[in-house]
Amino acid sequence: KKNSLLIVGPIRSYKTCPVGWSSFNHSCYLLSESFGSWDAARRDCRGREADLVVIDSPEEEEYLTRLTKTPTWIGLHDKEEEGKWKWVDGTPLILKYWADGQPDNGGGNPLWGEEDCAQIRTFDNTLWNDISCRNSLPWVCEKIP
Ligand code: MBG
Ligand code: CA
Repeated sequence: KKNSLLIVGPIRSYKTCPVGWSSFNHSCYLLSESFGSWDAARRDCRGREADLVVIDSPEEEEYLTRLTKTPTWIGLHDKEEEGKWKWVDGTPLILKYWADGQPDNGGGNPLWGEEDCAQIRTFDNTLWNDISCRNSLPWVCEKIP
């Protein structure tokens, strides 16, 4: 049997972000110019070969709080099981930046209703809140180039 050597290339090539996207720590980010429901936001990101942002480091959280200027959708929800928060990539919620008293699923107040989607609330020290997925907010898409 002949000796052979298989050379495996880099798993991730260092491509640049598409025009209009900003680059941070090996990911590309796009802050939407329009507003929409959480589902519409996710659909938009997937149509761009991306998904809603998954926050998995303090640096990424800080970066996003600087990128966003108003309450903004992130890729976090508990649609499948109340209280079981999941990122859109399927990972469970470990690193958390909930605002005080959140998530509260609306606190039982019919004014808020069922709250299964997460937003960054930049007016409130950049922390997260759960709100109804039907709200209309801008969103952040993330992709690995
Ligand atoms: C609001 C939150 C809402 C719900 C409510 C409970 C003042 O913040 O946006 O999601 O948690 O508080 O009172
Ligand atoms: Ca809430």
